[in-house]
Amino acid sequence: MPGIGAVGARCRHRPRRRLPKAEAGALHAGEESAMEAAIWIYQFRLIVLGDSTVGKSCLLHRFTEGRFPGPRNSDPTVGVDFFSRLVEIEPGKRIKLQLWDTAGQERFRSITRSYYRNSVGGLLVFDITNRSSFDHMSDWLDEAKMHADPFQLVFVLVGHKCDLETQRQVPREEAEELASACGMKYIETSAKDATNVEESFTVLTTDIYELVKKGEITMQDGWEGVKSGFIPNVVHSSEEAASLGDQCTC
Ligand SMILES: Nc1nc2c(ncn2[C@@H]2O[C@H](COP(=O)(O)OP(=O)(O)O)[C@@H](O)[C@H]2O)c(=O)[nH]1
Ligand SMILES: [Mg+2]
Repeated sequence: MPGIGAVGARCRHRPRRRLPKAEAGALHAGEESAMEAAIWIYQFRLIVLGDSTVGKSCLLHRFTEGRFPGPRNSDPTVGVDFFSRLVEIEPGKRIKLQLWDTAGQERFRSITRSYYRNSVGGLLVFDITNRSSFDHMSDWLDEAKMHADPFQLVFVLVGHKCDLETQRQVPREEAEELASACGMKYIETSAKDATNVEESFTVLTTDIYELVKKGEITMQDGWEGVKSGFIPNVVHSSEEAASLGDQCTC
């Protein structure tokens, strides 16, 4: 995507963590390194929703670590998985993504209200080879909207496992219609061959960033969805200041 680039697939990745729900809200506090805090303008907290086995965890691993996990890593142990990565949406403007994976809770639809409420948006993922996972997309969307209220969530609809074209059960056009009816973009991805994985997250990040810039999404105390980063002051050396002064035309 023009103007959008990831900042090193691995460099900002914090080690994957599996935490009990109670600890989840405290994850961000006090954990930023000074280096990390100085290089992003906003932090967006995003969630990944969809039926079990559609490939949510693999998508997150691919995006944050640049690899497709083997069977051991895709074991859906119940808990909360936390991922992190920076994306550069404009030259020099980086956004830190805090990415939350349901890690098995989706199996029992036991996702907590705060999981939705403290997010600004996410990916709604179905498996293009699994018709029922697509049929459940509206349920996931309704559930997310209900729990997030009064906050708005920004979603992108993701048809995953597009490397399995021969086993496709959901026509692209049908998915595009649903996305359009719900005011979302649609994108097809594969964590296996890395198709559109970057794009799915950067499209979502850009959509949210535009809404933040327009003031349609605002930061609020006690809400984790969007946080402001630290923008360092530019301190010029005396030589630089002098040369800047030379350029002044007034
Ligand atoms: N062919 C293919 N298989 C995938 C892809 N992504 C995930 N899988 C497989 O789908 C299964 C479920 O993946 P997982 O990420 O655990 O799904 P989750 O339950 O939604 O988190 C695993 O066997 C993965 O290897 C993909 O892009 N292509
Ligand atoms: Mg999973």
